[in-house]
Amino acid sequence: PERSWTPVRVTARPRWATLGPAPTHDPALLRWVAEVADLTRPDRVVWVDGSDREWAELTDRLVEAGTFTRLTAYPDSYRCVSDPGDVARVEDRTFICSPDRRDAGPTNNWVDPVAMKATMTALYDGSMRGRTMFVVPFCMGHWDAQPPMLGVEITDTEYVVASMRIMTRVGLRALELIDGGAPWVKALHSVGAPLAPGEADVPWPCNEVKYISHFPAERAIWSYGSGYGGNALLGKKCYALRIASAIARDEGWLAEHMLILKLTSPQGRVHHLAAAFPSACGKTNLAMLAPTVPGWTVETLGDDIAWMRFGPDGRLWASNPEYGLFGVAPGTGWRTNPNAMRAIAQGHTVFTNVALTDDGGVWWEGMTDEPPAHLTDWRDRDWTPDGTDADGRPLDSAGSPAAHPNSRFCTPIRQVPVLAPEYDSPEGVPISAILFGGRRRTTVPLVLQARDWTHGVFLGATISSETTAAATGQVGVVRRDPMAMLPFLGYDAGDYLAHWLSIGAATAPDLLPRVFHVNWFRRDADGGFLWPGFGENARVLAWIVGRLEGTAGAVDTAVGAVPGPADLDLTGIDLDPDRLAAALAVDHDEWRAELPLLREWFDRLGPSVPAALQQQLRALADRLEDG
Ligand code: GTP
Ligand code: SPV
Ligand code: MN
Repeated sequence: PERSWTPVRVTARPRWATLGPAPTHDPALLRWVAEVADLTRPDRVVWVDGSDREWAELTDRLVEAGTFTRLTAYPDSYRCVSDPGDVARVEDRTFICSPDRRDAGPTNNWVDPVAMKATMTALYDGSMRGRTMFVVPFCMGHWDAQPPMLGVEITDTEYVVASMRIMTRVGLRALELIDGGAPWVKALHSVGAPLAPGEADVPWPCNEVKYISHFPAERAIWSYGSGYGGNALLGKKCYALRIASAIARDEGWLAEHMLILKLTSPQGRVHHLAAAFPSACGKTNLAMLAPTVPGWTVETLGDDIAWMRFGPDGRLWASNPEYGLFGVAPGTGWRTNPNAMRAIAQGHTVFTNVALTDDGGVWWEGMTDEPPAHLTDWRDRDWTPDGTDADGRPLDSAGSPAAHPNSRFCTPIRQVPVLAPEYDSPEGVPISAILFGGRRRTTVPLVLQARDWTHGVFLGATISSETTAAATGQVGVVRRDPMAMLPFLGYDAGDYLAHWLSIGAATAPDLLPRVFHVNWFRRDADGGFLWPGFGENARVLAWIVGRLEGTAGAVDTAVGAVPGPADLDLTGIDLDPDRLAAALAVDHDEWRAELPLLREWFDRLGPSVPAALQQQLRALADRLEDG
């Protein structure tokens, strides 16, 4: 059987042999666990089984360790603050270690896999000393999917185990499938904080040195130094996007950073939509939107990741490989996202880097219009709305938000009150429309429709968005983010775009989803949002369905078909017509200013950009010249 790496340390009697029977017979898995234990030297190895008793033990331990605070406002819920240096994905420390540098493409950091393994093997050497090594067998997607998409994460923090139990299907059933010969992904994680004998632990162990490495050729992940979100819960971005995108390229399907929703019209007709927006640009909100337009219903299928495969009917069917939500907390409130609030209210939730209220609840900016009079902020400091203490002296927290901008709630998806029943179907749902979107203050209209699949791929390939707090680095800088996958591509970006075109060529054009582009974030001169967003986005969804069914009108512009104000259902909303017109406007001067940026972007991607997309860019330039 294949081995993922060569252990640097060979002992006559592996330590794991003393640790009792393992709940698997799979020789490759047993050897991998033994090799990792041999290298990382944990005090003990625990096989995670997914039981209720295990959850109680894990959360008790996390409370004892001071990592979790048990909340009184919600049942079985916990608040956790991370190390202030470990609050988001680290894109500059994320690597695609393909054997050939070319396959990582110009958008990914690349290190030769042999060199990366040598570097990281040295880091893992003894990195779990004083800790427990957990073996977490999990499944991304349905247990009955063909094939089941299995993984095993080895980690040395209870926080990751608890979060993986919410975000993925964890349990011994994965080991039964592995024992039956199903393939699985090796996902190795250590926070890189060994404890000397007798040394006290910190609530959030991590290391300043961080590596989030992917070996797409052998479907393996090595993560070191961070305990946070996408860096550490390896089923999510590392497996379900970076590794899965490489698998999907090889097998002819799509692994995408997309929400999936089920939309029912007042006439009872059902359409399923998938939407790709960059991190912290509105997927969770759209996925469980409470429509303001009478008669429309939205049900949730997924809020972050979609796997799309062709069904026997020649359509693309999407399923959500995740089992929970890892949602952005700030901005989530009863007014903006009541369904997320209802999900959280059921408990069984881990909140990370939110503020703590004096009565054992949580708070973040945007949860309520007015903050409570006193909070413990995400750095565990006193926080008040005016930044002063009872004696009027300034607090250390003065001027900073109470919750980190990338603070998150981690909640079982089953608690979403509008979860669609089809969530439980292994084949997923047929997709009628794909939405691309980003966060742009200018230029990009509220919604537009692509002319055809190739134009839609061009729109996706050139998504632009202002950066957010979901990754470390500057916030608010416009960057291109193809299909919202820039940080999540497991291979060359141009090859990825070619793969999208080949998906379009693999079925009859009529069976393909129609492609749209949306921007909820266009601003006026004073910085205010032109479009009210959130539940009102249902009006845009209704227009999209109108386009699918051939009932909604549009104006043909140089960038695509855009609704005129009269094409949108605006019943029950009091919207300034000038602001609506500004939200929908296609300004040729603004778009001409984009052209050099688009050319620069394709130049940066290099020669693998498909000619058909270069042709789309030339055609756009021509249309703008004419206009
Ligand atoms: P990731 O989990 O990082 O992938 O993010 P996401 O795409 O799921 O984004 P999410 O729905 O969590 O929204 C991110 C931020 O954008 C939150 O602060 C939301 O309140 C805000 N937001 C979402 N939808 C809208 C909208 O329609 N209009 C405005 N103005 N803000 C929105
Ligand atoms: C994102 O950044 O797109 C997220 C959060 O969904 S994380 O899991 O940290 O990647
Ligand atoms: Mn995301």
